[in-house]
Amino acid sequence: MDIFEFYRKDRWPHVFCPGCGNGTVMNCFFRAFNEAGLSLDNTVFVGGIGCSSRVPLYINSDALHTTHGRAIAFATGLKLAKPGLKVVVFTGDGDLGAIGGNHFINGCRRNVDMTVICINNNIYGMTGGQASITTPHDFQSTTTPYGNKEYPFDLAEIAVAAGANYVARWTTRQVHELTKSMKSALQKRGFALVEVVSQCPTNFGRRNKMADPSQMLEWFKSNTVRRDKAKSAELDHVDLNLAGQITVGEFVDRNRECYEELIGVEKHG
Ligand SMILES: Cc1ncc(C[n+]2csc(CCOP(=O)(O)OP(=O)(O)O)c2C)c(N)n1
Repeated sequence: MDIFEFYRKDRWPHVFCPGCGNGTVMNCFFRAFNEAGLSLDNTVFVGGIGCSSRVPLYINSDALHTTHGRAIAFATGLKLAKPGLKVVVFTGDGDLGAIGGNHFINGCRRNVDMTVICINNNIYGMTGGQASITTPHDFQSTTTPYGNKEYPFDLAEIAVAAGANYVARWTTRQVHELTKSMKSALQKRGFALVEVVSQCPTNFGRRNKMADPSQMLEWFKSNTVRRDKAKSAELDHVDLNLAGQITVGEFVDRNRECYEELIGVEKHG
């Protein structure tokens, strides 16, 4: 496959910093999309606001660049108006889990048929590095100069609890597992979330002694725990997250009825 076929090259140069994980995420996504046999002609990409939410603008397909936190709401409207479309959302931890948190929870609860790729860089990247709802405890940001005293949200566990059909989380180090999960998410009917813990060397790493992107990847390596192993060892995986560990794996893969089936939107148009 020619990966460059997927890029909207007239939008280059892009806004991402050197060492940003967004390129890795896009590369994995394009491979998964190709393997799933999907067509860009029948797919619309939706983003909110943020570096991660900007990904749809660089894809050679139709895109909706929406308002901060509202990507899931726009994507829901799109899917209900045009049920035949494949709808893919690119979003960030701030966009999906903070300002957009309630849309996220209810999107999962309704189980709307869409694929959501959340690039979780543990920070508000685009606006210069304010703490987000996934900034780990005691880590530095512009708004937590003495260390973050709060504990983070676990986006993947929230999606499981709220009812999404497919949920997985990987880091940008685990490109094979990530690509495989993206393919599964794209083929799943209902709400499918792939959370990618990704490096933001500029606004997260630099303030946490990991200015070099490779240091961030090393950090992922030494702090990643497979969710199934955590479970079989009878460790509480949610507590692991609170302790600053990253649980990864496929969290859920089920077939609850999706929203379009529930309200009969396909039957009537
Ligand atoms: C209503 C509203 N509030 C705040 C902002 C400012 N803003 C733009 S991007 C952003 C944070 C984005 O963080 P995240 O979603 O994690 O994406 P990242 O840039 O880290 O990829 C904020 C707060 C905005 N554009 N609109």
